[in-house]
Amino acid sequence: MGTELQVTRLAGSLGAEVRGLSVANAGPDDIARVRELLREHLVLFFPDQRPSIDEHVAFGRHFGPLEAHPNLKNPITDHPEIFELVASRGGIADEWHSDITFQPNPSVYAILHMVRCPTVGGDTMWANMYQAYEALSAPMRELCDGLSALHDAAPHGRPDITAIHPVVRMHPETGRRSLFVNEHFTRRIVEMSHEESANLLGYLTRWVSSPRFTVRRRWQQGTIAMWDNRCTQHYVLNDFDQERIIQRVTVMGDEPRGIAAPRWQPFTRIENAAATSRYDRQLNAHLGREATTLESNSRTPKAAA
Ligand SMILES: O=C(O)CCC(=O)C(=O)O
Ligand SMILES: [Fe+2]
Repeated sequence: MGTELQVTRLAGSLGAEVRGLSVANAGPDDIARVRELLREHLVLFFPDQRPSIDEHVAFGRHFGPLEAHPNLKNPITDHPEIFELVASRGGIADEWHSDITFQPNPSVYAILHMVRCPTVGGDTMWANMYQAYEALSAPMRELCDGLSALHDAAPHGRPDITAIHPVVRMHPETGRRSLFVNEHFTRRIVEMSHEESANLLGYLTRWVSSPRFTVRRRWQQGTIAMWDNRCTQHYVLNDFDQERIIQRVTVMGDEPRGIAAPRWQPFTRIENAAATSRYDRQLNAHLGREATTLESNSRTPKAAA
């Protein structure tokens, strides 16, 4: 039987605190209720949980296949389905993002256990990407609906790991549209020139962090947070000096689906190589296109022969 839950909204835009559910002993009714609450509130907080690693992982498995981090190593735990960030080892996610969007199938849910947190500082913020999309003007929404963007793992030293996703995605459960570009992993609008892309991405990635779309959580040890990466982004405030340790279980899922196929062809220059062609190199590589660059103008042993 499902337990009686107390659900308290935390901000006008998104976020709710849930009491009355034990993450360590959640049954099928609880899981169904959590899914429902996530559709409504996008990010949930379960205070006073402190699950063991195995309980944390078991809770995650109810929601889909799990994956540890594809590029980053855990500093303190070997468990293959746990991802850790330890602040004293540089683990502070202080850029707005949705998780691992450089993959063809990015994360659907993140389930985070706050293992140790500073007495003050190190809050996390989330923003509602449905509202960020819906509050754009009609012409801007229409433009964004027809675009796709290249994402990469450059923040992990792997700019060669890339994926292309729609700029606006359709949530498979709610049918709502949300903005799906982020400061951390999104590099380039595929259908625009580098210069146009830089301006539009700069605008959109600032826009999504407008305070009115956000909720901010002050942590306590033992709290579990769970969010839907398909319709939110998050950001950690780097304003603390004590240790902060989180453990995350990452639920994987489907490929982001756009409103329709991109309305335009990729914009890259493969002829007329010029100084600016370097900006197209990464996109050309992802698309498997061979481009001439100024490097071909330099003397190579072959040319000298
Ligand atoms: O440390 C946090 O609060 C969140 C870190 C983060 O970006 C993540 O776990 O995906
Ligand atoms: Fe994250």
